[in-house]
Amino acid sequence: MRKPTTALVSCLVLVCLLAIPALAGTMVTYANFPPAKTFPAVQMERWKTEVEKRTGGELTVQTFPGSTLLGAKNMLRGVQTGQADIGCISIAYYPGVFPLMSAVNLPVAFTSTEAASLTMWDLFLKYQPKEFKDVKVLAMFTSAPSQIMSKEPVRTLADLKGMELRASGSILRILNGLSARGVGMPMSETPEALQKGVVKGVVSSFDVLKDFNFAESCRHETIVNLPVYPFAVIMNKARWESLPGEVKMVLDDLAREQAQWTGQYLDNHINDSLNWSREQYQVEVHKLPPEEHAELKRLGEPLVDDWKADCAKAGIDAEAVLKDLLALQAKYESL
Ligand code: 3IO
Repeated sequence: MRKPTTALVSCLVLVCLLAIPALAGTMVTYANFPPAKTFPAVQMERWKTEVEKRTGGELTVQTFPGSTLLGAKNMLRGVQTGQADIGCISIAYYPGVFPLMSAVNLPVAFTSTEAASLTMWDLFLKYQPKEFKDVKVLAMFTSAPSQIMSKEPVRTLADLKGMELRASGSILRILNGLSARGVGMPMSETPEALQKGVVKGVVSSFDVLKDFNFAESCRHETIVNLPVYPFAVIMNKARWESLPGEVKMVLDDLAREQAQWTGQYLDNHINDSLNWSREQYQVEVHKLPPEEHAELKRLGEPLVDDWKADCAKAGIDAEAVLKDLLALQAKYESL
């Protein structure tokens, strides 16, 4: 009598223990390279909150900002090999890897982050580029148009002569076409480079003045409206395949909205950051003489040709992509 009862109880206990993780749903890790205060990490927390709410807790997300799980340069590989389930990549840090979506980093003079982010997402949906075939794309968004933030004033392009400025991707190449010295590095390495004097300024969007406190060392800001930096949130393919259908649907449904939310957040935050920098550090904002904007535009043209050549090598119809990009930009910027 005793023995079967003990066996039965043990069985029940085992079944209950096995059922607990199933009831608690699935947990995924999400790695990000910049610190919690910055906009890529803010959008990550918003995504986590929405996902946990909309799946009723069936999917929980453990976030790792500030390169605590993966850094800027090992993010792509780390997600592909499953060191993190989800990761946020800045496309400009991977030259040649994402030829189609690098279109969003071209000098087409986006004026709003919301428009740039929605353009990026629609372009991705239309082309489903094979450069992302090894991962699942959960979201895409961009930074705001890039500006010069420097220790010394840049009032005209001539002031850039010999100035070491941190950038990545197409902006790095534009800087080198000017007399500046572009220094390529991820944003997460920039605070130290600025502090050590390795660079004398940064070319990125104005959110970083406040979120990295760059306004303290970079008291001069010059409006140049250089390209936006495109970002992608990617998930390990096998991990994605293992998710329940309802969870997959929630994540897919959230993607476009996440692009828009992030764009609107950053467009507002740019103003907030610039106002804060004026009050906190009395930063000065400079405008280039009008003819120099034309000069900047001219300097961007060879980049478009280089990009077309990269596309041709990858079997991408660059003319069609660019036409769609410009049409989407026009559509979203007129809303
Ligand atoms: C960026 C990257 C990380 C954190 C905040 C940021 N604001 C604008 C950017 C874009 C950029 O410069 C980059 O390198 O991706």
